[in-house]
Amino acid sequence: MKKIVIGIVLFLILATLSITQKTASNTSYQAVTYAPVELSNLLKRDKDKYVVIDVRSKVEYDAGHIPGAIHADYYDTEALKKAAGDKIPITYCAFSAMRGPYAAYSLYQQGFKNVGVLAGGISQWAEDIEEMDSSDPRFRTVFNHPKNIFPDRPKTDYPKGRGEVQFNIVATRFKFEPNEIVVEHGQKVTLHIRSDDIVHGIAIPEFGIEEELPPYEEKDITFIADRRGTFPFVCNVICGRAHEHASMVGNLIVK
Ligand SMILES: [Cu+2]
Repeated sequence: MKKIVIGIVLFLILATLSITQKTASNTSYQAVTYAPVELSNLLKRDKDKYVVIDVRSKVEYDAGHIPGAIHADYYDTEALKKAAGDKIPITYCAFSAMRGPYAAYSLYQQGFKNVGVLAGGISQWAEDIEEMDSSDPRFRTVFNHPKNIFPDRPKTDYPKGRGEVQFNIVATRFKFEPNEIVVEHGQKVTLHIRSDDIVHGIAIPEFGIEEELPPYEEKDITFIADRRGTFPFVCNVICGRAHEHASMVGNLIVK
């Protein structure tokens, strides 16, 4: 009897541990976000420690950016690394809905353990710091952003006849489960993805994928894994506080 009790207790401890570990691996990345006023103060205090990276397109950057910000396209890993140098990078886009969080996560995976995102992007900065009115047409370029913000995808060769794979993904505040999808080069991939609480979204920019996920409605996304690499995906609907939303990320790995 004693042995059985010890066995049950051990089993419960191990089960709890494995659940804790699973949760930990899903939430290991926590985006740090700064409100515009916080960022402004941070830069006044500690200018040399941080670098602000504008990860929108060059056209948007040229139309107006945060003073001192360096430009790098959000999907251009090498440009991002170069812009960050040996400093702590803080990224932003128009609203920091997709491109800002994507670039920060991408830098994190490149070894930058401290990364930040400007909450609300340049829109919030313009309102809070520059005191621009978002309905003023003079500032249209600041508050509007282009429709297509995906990278160009030149046609690539991929092995044919690699078959098909399917995955079920559940999106909830503030994670995708699973948050890592591993497929083989050339496979046809279908993601059956559903939100189990509020409106989320999923964007896999390198594959031109962007889908809004209303609660409890399954969306099917099909594409060919026609290029190798690790491709981050993000929730592109601001679904919570800035740091929660910006932490809702995952990886598509094409082997
Ligand atoms: Cu979300």
